[in-house]
Amino acid sequence: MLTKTGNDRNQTSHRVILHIDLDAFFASVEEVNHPELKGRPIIVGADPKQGKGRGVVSTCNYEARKFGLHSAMPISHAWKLCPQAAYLSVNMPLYEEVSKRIINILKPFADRLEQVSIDEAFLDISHKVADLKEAKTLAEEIKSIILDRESLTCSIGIGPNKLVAKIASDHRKPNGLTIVSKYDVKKFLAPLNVEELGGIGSKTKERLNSIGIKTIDDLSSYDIKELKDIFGAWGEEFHRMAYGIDESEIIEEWIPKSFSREYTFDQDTSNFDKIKFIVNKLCQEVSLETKENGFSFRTITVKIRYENFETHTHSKTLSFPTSSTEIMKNTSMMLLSPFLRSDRKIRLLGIRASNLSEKVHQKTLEGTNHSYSL
Ligand code: TTP
Ligand code: MG
Repeated sequence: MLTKTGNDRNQTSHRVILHIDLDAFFASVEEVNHPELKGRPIIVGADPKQGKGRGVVSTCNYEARKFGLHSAMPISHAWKLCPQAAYLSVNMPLYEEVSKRIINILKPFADRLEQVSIDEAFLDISHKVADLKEAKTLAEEIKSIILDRESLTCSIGIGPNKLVAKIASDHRKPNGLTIVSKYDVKKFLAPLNVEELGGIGSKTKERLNSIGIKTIDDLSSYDIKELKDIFGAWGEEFHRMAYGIDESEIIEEWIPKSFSREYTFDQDTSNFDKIKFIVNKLCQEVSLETKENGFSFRTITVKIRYENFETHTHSKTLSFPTSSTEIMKNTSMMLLSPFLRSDRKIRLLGIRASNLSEKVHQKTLEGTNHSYSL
């Protein structure tokens, strides 16, 4: 989890913002690493175990998407739809390495760069280009360098702000380039479904749909007072978003709020040794990541999910900041022990370190929360 630092500046009148998102990122990196898989559907995620696997698809390449596969789909379902695919497990260190190299490629193209996730970034190119024609040339150059150096394709959107640039990058995937001038924003957004606007999740979408708002055009022409009555302050924000208004700045530096790891057991278990082994492994990984990024923690939270999906979290805040793995292990076991019973099987365990304090100079971070599922 990350939090912003720095103050938003006033919107400059001629902003040019570029959003880049790598195509099928984990799967594409695997394809580069395993050229023999080229052309085949590739799925990265949990082990399918011949259809009996219990985790999810992290991502899949566009070949696999033709079979209806997508991120977060249960791996057992993916197996039903596409048993002939190549199934690979998540190799996060590799993707993080590639991600860092790509960010380094991007940096010289921007006055400011905000990395949003492992495969996604905003670039403020306002002072790098004179007009959108130059912006197009710049985007094409970025695409060509990433393809040359990493053999990866990406999709790029360019617009007058982050909101429009992000929607534009998603507009033509994979390997897309969509440029929206500030004069065309309304026309570009109008026919799109409301859920394309960031921040409108499935529940909000349903509520909007139920009052007859399906497209962004429907939203922008809806009475703002009524929207405010239904959604409170969000109503106003939705209206602004529907007009493509977004003054948020590119934030270069982020401070993490927490580091965490989760683990889904292969089979639900109440075996103490297995549980302790996983707690130790998770603590090792979380404390290492905390340390590597120059932080110490004061709060440790454990999460436990039983086989019936009943979930508990329990925290302890220490009186001192530490980065000790041993302290994390001992505290986690102490927090978990009231929940460990021989008659209750566990499905998932999670460990989180929060209440962080900086030990060394702050670095930009990405991918701070990984879920494992074997
Ligand atoms: P995305 O950019 O959302 O997806 P993608 O790059 O695989 O595909 P697209 O071409 O649509 O951009 O996410 C980046 C990576 O994050 C993705 O490769 C794998 C990981 N991820 C998960 O592990 N679980 C998820 O549910 C999602 C959405 C992504
Ligand atoms: Mg992507």
